Order: sequence, then C-alpha cells, then structure tokens
Amino acid sequence: MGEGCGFAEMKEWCRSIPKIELHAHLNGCIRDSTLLELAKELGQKGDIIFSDVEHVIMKYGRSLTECFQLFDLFHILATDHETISRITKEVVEDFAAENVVYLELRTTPKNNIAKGMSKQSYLKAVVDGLKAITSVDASFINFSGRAESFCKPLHKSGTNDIKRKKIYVRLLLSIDRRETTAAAMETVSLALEMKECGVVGIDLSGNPVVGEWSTFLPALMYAKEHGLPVTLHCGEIANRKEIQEMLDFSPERIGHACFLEEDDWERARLSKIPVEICLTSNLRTERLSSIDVHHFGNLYKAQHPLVICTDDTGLFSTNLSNEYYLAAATFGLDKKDLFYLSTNAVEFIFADDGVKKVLREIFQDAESRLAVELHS
Ligand code: 6MZ
Repeated sequence: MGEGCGFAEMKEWCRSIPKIELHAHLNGCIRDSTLLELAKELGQKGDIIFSDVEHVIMKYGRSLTECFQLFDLFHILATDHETISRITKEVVEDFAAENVVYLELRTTPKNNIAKGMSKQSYLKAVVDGLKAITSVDASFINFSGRAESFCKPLHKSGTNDIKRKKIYVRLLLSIDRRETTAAAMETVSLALEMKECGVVGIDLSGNPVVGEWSTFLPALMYAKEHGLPVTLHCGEIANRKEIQEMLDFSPERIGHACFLEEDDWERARLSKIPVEICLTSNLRTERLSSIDVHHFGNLYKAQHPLVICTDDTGLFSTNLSNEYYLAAATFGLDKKDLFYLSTNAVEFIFADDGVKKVLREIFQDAESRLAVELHS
C-alpha cells in the first residue's frame, strides 16, 4: 500500500472513488439477510427444512464444490418472479452504495415450469427489479427500448438533501455449463431479442468441472456473428485444452484466468484481452495458495488490461471497495494507482459509446475533485 497512508484512510479512498463492476453474478450477490429471510419463509411453508440450510448459508470459507452446492440452494430459494425482482433491486442498491457508477450484472435466465417461469419472464422480473429501485438513481433500458433517464430525486434539491448515488446498469445473460446446446442457444436468442432492455453481452459460467466447450460453442459463435460481446469464465481450473479453445474463440473479456500457462498468457497479452480479476473469490475457492501469488501482480506490472471485480458479493462476503483495498494492501498500489485502474475499466465495458462517454466524464470530474490527493 502507498506510503504515508493508513489502513482506514485507504479503505475510505477505496469506497469513495467511482468504480466499475463487470463481473458480478446476480444470485451470488444476494444479501445474507435476504437469503436467511427467504430460507425461513420456505421453512415455514414446509418446502425446505430451515435447520438443514442455516449452517450452509452462514458458513464462511467454502471450496469451489461447496460454492456450487450453495448455488443450488440459492436457486431453490429464489425461484419466483417477485423474489428475483427484489434481489435485483437490492443488489443494485448495494453496488451503488459502494460508489459503483456502472454495473454489468450477469445472470442465468431460468425455466421453471412449476412457477410459471420462462427464461423470458425471468429476465422481465430482473428488469422489473431495476424499475423498482427508488433509493438510488439507476439508469437502465426499459422494455420499450427507451433509455430510462435517472429516476427523479424524491425531494426537491435543498440544503438538507443527501446527494443521491447514480448508477448505470446493463445486463449480461449467462449460459450455465450444465445447459445443452439448445438451451444455450435459447439464451443467446433471448439476449438478442432483449438488447432493447439493456442486455449487452453473454457470459459462460457455472461449475467448471461440468460440461464441454463444444456444447456451448455454437451458441457463442451465434452471439459473435450477431455482434453480441462475450465474456468467458476461462481457466478457473486447470484445463489446458479448454483454455486454448477459449482463447481461439477470441472473447471480448475473460474472467478469473487462474490456470493459464505462460504460452496462454503470451496469446492473451498479444490480443490484449481484458481480464476480470476476482481476488477474494479465487482465494476463498482455493484457486491459489495465498493472495500474494495471484496473477494480478504480474498482469498489473505488465500493464495488461484488468478490471477488479467481486464475482459473488453475498457468497464471499465482500464488496468492490473491499476488493480494491485488497489489491492495494497485497500489491502495494497507492491511491493514484487505484483511481486509474478504476478509470481504465471504462474502456472494457460492453455498453455503447454513449455510456462510455458519460462514464469518462464522471471519472474526469472525480479526477478534478480529487486532484490534491491524486497528485500529492
Ligand atoms: C463459475 C459462477 C461463479 O446466474 O443464478 N457463478 N460460475 N464460477 C464462479 N466462481 C465462484 N460464481 C457464480 O448467479 C449464480 C450463478 O452464477 C454462476 C453459477 O452458474 C451460479 O449458479 P445467477 O444469477
């Protein structure tokens, strides 16, 4: 961490600077309190036995396998449309509270016949959640294709007004590695249909030990052919063949990238592919022996395009400010380094140039406001 700056001051800096979040899974970001409430309700209805799940929800460290067991539980708890909308609203509010000014929220559209849910109605529930946000000003795109202007402040501007947080939100649709080619294709078609409600790309995620690259490739190619950017969970486990196939595909971004070998990095370097870095997630799922050996260190030194992200704020009890702090504390970054790391992330977003332009202005304003601290 930069010299002359205490822990508390650095933590406050990480919280106060504007930030961009590009790798956050909706259902991985559920608040603990909401998760417990949902579990209790389902317990009372007799749908689950609450005491069986309570300790799973409250457990701190989890292996990658345990994380995916927990996701199965999340999917039981969060199956109806109202709950999806509620979670979306809360997750966006939580990111805005950390001064995230642009959030690319990813989620896997789900079919659930018993609940009358289709992939399309799932996505509509997510958008309804965005519409329900009142405590912060969220800018997203609604179903009729109009860019929503920021919600109006609740009170007229006055001296007692607290400045309202503003956040741009766009969506990525995830293909789960358990899905078939047809299901993956359905998600990409939905994304293309729903571009008008703020869907800006496709993600491939899910348990990395499940599924074959060849299953998802047709759908990912279809996305690419139709100009929809793709980000891949790449190298979350050591799987040389798949990592190479993924790099052959030339995705617009990759996430995690824990198990790339030197040759793979050479290719990634040449193509300057931005990497979504999830420090706490990688540490907690035991992708590395300790945080100081994380590939962030070398990539940062080599000035490779990087963006610090959270992955699953609920699952890993973290937030984006905390991830920035962790990077500073582990790799000796100072205030200025963090600010420009955050600023550079604007260039890797999937939203259009109009949004990029506004974000650049937000960072320029912040740069002027923070000039003393940035240049001291
Ligand atoms: C791979 C992950 C993940 O889509 O239901 N997901 N996939 N690696 C990770 N690192 C730990 N974290 C989350 O959000 C939850 C889903 O996101 C994916 C998994 O498929 C998980 O079921 P949604 O909103």
